[in-house]
Amino acid sequence: TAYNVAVVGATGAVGQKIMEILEKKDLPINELKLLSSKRSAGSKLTFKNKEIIVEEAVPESFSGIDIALFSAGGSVSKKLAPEAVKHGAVVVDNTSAFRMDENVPLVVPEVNESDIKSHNGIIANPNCSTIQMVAALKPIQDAYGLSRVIVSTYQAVSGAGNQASEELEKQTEQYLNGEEMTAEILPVKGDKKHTPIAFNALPQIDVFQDNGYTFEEMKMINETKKIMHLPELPVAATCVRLPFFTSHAESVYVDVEKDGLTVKDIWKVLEEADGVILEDDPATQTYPTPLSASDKEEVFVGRVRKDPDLDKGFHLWVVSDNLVKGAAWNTIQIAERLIKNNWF
Ligand code: 11C
Repeated sequence: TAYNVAVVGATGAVGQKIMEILEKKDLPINELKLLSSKRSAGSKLTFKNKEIIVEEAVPESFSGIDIALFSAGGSVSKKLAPEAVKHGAVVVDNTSAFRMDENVPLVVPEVNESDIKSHNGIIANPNCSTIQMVAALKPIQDAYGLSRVIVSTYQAVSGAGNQASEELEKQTEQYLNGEEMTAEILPVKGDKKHTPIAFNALPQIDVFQDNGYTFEEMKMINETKKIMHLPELPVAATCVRLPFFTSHAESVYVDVEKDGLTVKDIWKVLEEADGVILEDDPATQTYPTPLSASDKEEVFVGRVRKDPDLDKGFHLWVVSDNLVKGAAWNTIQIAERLIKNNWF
């Protein structure tokens, strides 16, 4: 069997990555339909040497579609994902629109593949910084139990879309030319105030919530508990944007439940984990970086250390491509598992 697949948001940063990965994978696609907002409709994209014209996404676009991959922002998903389901498609949604909805599974295949089964037409793809963290936490939880997680992130500008990447380029030129930097997008498009990202670090990703955390921080907190089926796990996050283009890095502190573990015990379970690559050797200065992890599908872990004072505390450095595993690849993996297990 081959499937009719629609990509909604085909011209965006994640949509383009989805197309790039679909080219390389052997998902059984019969017809690929590319959809976008009215603004980008009419543009032409190539898939497997064939030109496809991007069409405006409307409810009728989903007639005959089996799988719809949504990545055009939360408001588009809220409006059109239910329409796609009505037309018989299964939606894999890459926005935050439905992630915390209890009728919608939130899936990282290496962590909770079987949750896909319980879908009612929509399966949510988690936030990029959450995906890479839970991929590293899952093997530790399974082997030793987790009792606390504290994360600080170092996130790439591409997480905020193509316009944010363009803004970093422009500001870098302005700074090097001795001009004043102009900021219109970051930290958050549409927020009251904008601050340059070039040569800077911004401790705000997404908008502030009433509790003083940002929405990105709350996504990491709430999504981690849901994906790992650990509603009581204490998780705290500080999310920071840095001036590089691709891959998020995270300093993750965990408290494990088991006593007396060593770094080697943590290495062992990470080495065996699905989708995780351990790159950790202080003697040879081996550790992952945003540049080394870019364009790769896996989650890379290094700098595993036991806390100097706490027997159950460990520190990890977790890096992954935010547009690949953090978005497009995880979305495609969900579609692959849906097909493989026939969980339509
Ligand atoms: C960022 N993590 O780096 C965000 C982007 O909820 O899918 C992902 C937004 C989302 O800005």
